[in-house]
Amino acid sequence: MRLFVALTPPPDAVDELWTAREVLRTDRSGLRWTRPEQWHLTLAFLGEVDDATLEDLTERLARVAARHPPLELSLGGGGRFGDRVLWTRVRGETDGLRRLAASVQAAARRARLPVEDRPYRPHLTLARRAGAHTDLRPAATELAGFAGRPWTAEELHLVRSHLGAGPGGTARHEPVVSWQLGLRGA
Ligand code: 2AM
Repeated sequence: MRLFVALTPPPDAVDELWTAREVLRTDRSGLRWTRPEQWHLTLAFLGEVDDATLEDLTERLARVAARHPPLELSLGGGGRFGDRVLWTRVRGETDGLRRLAASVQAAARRARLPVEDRPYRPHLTLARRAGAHTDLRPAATELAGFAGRPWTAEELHLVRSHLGAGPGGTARHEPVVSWQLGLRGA
């Protein structure tokens, strides 16, 4: 199964971001927007994972979650990865977020999954380019003024992605296991 590890913003943070998205004056035609019910902060993309590896992986991720504290985060601003991905930034305890992402990636490697070695960039993907000529700059600039309220990420989620199973041929995400952060010593 195709898996990734993520944090999810609470409903009111999602609502705020949805409102910020709705008021964008930018031309939306060249963009494929992600769905708010699936908005997440990816910590590691794992790709295909077989059942034997899944068992090892979940034990490792449970230990990672237990030793990292909940994180106070907020969403705000806008940016892009080249001309492919439009995102909003993650603010707040981003050092802790980076440490958590590094631990998740290390756990995945120890479970012998080939995790990409790219530096972690805290973000929430809002849209991807649909056509070849989309300019993401206006939307990223307009989002600069958005500043969401702080929220606490309390849970780490292992999520399954069913490619093509969502509306309009998008992926459908299904939580597989969730762990409370920081339970060790609680
Ligand atoms: P991102 O949009 O935050 O980068 C599930 O596919 C999630 O895994 C995506 O939302 C994407 O998060 C992340 N991801 C990272 N690398 C990926 C890859 N090579 N293929 C698909 N998804 C990837």
